[in-house]
Amino acid sequence: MNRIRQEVNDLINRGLDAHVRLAVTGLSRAGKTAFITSLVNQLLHTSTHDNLPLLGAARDKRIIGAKRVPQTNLMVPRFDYDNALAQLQSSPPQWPIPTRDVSEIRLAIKYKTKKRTKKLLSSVSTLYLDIIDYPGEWLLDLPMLELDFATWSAQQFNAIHGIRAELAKPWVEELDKLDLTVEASEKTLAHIAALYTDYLHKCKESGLHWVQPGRFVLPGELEGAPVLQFFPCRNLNGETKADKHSVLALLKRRYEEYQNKVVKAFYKHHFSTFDRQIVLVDCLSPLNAGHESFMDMRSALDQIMHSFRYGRNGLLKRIFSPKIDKVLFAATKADHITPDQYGNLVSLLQQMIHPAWQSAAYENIEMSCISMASVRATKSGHIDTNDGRIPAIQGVTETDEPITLYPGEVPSKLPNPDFWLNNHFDFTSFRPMTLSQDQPCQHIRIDKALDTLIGDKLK
Ligand SMILES: Nc1nc2c(ncn2[C@@H]2O[C@H](COP(=O)(O)OP(=O)(O)O)[C@@H](O)[C@H]2O)c(=O)[nH]1
Ligand SMILES: [Mg+2]
Repeated sequence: MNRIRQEVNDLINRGLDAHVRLAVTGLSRAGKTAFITSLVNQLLHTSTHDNLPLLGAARDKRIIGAKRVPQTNLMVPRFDYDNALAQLQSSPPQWPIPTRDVSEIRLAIKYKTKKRTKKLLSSVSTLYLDIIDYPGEWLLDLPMLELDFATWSAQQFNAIHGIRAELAKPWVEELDKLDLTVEASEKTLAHIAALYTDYLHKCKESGLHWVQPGRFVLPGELEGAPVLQFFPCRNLNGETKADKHSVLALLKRRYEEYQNKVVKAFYKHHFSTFDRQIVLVDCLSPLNAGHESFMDMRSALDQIMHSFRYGRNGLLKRIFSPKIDKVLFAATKADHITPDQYGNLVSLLQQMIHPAWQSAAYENIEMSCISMASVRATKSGHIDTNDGRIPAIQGVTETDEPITLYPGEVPSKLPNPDFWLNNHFDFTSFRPMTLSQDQPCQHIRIDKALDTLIGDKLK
């Protein structure tokens, strides 16, 4: 009964614009956990601290307070805010332990309304904010819905060059020993699928982000399930009809099962409920890693953009009715660069997503880009050198050494391969700054992100 009452209340709140589902995504290590932890932490402190000056409602002192309330979607694990915060507050401070699945947390934000229509009802309103964390890798799978098994297989083999060629060897060698026409052995398929998954993990470890199926590297609750036990095969185009017990037929069936029960299901049951989306992008790590890694990040972003293209007869419209009307792309970890480089970081991110953004298919979505740091790990200042004063950042490395450095320039345009020959970009991992119990954590422009994403809902 309570459950039904809660759902009815949710519906009414939605009608009054008092409920927003904000989805947070990004490829692994983009900074999702840090972002959600900081966001919740900031909102819980904003009634007592001036920590969010760029969020209109906070600047106008209209936020009365925020608190955590139980989420209504009982089928999704809770985002573990307490543990993540405890990590940041430990001594020495630690980054929160990564999570690898979808999770959710709900806040109730009480604020004084500005809108006359809302004031008629009451001068104080509550915005229920659901924050959902899910891996960006899952969005990489959308294009698979339009490919049959043979076409998808061919595409995967076409991508095997450069670093990938070396990494793919172990599974390709086993694959070449497999006869696709004989009766399938579960054990052999599981073995080759494990080698294929291993290959995808190694791609990620080498700084390559475009991996398909994305679920294979972040399986969540599907870990070990046979629907994740398939792999692409070579030269399928000329293949005639395979016997229904053959390896090939089984692989095809699993692929189709994956399309329907994993990819489509995610869009239907999760994605379709999101109102707003923030996509976190770590541009700095690939910039540090080199040309191949950088270009690969760009093509992964391109794939991710497909999920926000709701053309009238588009693939997504056929699966569900999309609701997302605002997408914010945020270049994370801006505390790794000096403030004079923030502008370049934003324009680099814009260039990375620009070609897709231009497309008219996005006309109903408002998109924007910012740079930010969810949890500051450095202070910025200057150092005096023989050539004069130069900007610098100061922090403590993960091996506990205090350092001051100028990390280098961020290119404002997509760099060509020469950039990596002539420039050195210094990306050092820092510990988060010491955080006391009663202070919100320090950030750069997380308030700007909030204002863009939910500012209109707090009026
Ligand atoms: N300096 C700095 N590092 C960050 C920030 N956010 C994330 N990181 C680093 O990136 C790592 C991955 O972040 P996490 O939030 O776990 O990424 P997720 O996989 O997207 O959830 C962290 O362990 C930190 O080392 C930030 O705002 N500043
Ligand atoms: Mg995480």
